Amino acid sequence: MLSQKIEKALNEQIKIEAESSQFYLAMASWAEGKGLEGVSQFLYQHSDEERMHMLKLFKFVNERGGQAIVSDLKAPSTNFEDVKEVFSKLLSHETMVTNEINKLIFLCLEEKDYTTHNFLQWYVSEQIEEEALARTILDKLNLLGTVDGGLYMFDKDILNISVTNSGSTLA
Ligand code: OFO
Repeated sequence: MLSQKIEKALNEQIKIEAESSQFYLAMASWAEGKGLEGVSQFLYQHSDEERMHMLKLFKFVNERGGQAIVSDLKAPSTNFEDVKEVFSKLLSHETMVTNEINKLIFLCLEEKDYTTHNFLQWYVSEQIEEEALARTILDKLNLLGTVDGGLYMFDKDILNISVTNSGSTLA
């Protein structure tokens, strides 16, 4: 059974994951409008992943005797200067999510809720990967600089960029 404190905190995290999904969906739409097919596909997929993160928490709350809440969501920004701005915002958003997960972990220890603490470890690993991926993408964008056709190549390659916890690979 979840304590009220933990239930409330998990519901706040559900909202954050749902907002992440909306944020990346808005980015995907922006990229699609600019003809950046690879970038938009990457962001659509990322948006779906965030929805999965939200649902995973949602089900956990209900399974543990709490009630998962569907809240109002903040409307995300829909305008971006360029692809670099998209991924800088994505990285700072993920850093914020990591901080929130860390706060949740701390709360679980305070409340001696070791079940939720254990459940949240999946999110801890996921955040390491997501931050690493966003940093790798930004590094690649910085490397491209103003190279002619660089953005075209980047758009073609982005779906092949992946990271493991120990580094990045381009398949
Ligand atoms: Fe990318 O944030 Fe979910 O966990």
